Amino acid sequence: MAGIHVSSKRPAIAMIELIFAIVVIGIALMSAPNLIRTSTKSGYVAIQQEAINEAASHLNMVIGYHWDENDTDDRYLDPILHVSNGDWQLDENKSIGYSGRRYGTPTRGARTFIRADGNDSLTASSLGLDAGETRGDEDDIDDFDGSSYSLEQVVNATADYVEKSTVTINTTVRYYPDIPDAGTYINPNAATPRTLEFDFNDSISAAPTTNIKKIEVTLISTSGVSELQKNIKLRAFSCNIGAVELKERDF
Ligand SMILES: [Ca+2]
Ligand SMILES: [Ca+2]
Ligand SMILES: [Ca+2]
Repeated sequence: MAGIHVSSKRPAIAMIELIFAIVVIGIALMSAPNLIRTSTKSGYVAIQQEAINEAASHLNMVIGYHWDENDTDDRYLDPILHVSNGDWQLDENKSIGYSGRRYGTPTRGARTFIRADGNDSLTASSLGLDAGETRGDEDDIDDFDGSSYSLEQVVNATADYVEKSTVTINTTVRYYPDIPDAGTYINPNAATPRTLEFDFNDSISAAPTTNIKKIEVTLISTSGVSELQKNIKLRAFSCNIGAVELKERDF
């Protein structure tokens, strides 16, 4: 009798299953156009990601250069440079008994305002290419200010035609305020510790020099595809801290 018992219940379950099946098919049909649109877009996302990767590696390349023209003499380690409009707390502090140092420098650290030849009056210079340099001669970070290059990406390709998108990568370098917008650098022992409040859009021009250079790489895509026409900015900051000598260990 068990068989009859099951068969008497079976049609009811089948009906519920059928309803579920209809609902599921309905959802699947409704979402099909969306899925197609998403997959088309994700192709553009991949193309755009390639362009962003290119801009990011350019930014990494720029930030690897000397901080300033006055750091480019390869006979010496890059010294810390004097600046005209920086926070006084970042200046050379002779009163702490270690000439050439600023506050915060470890006593045995090598980062100093005094170059190995004894020159202790080197200053940060104006932005851009320096005397005698032309495009291609870049040897410090701000030499890349105003530089621009383009690359082409293939967006679509069929047997009959190739659709390309042009990506332009522009680089801007500016001195950036090194003085906190409010208060001073954090003193953890102060009754009311202040925090650093920087506005990443701040930038100042070439003349007053500070201890921070802001590098901005802007990526502009020009193509007929609206999804690719984006204006993307990547920013990096580089500080006037001189260089240290890397000691090599023999194994
Ligand atoms: Ca230079
Ligand atoms: Ca030079
Ligand atoms: Ca320069």
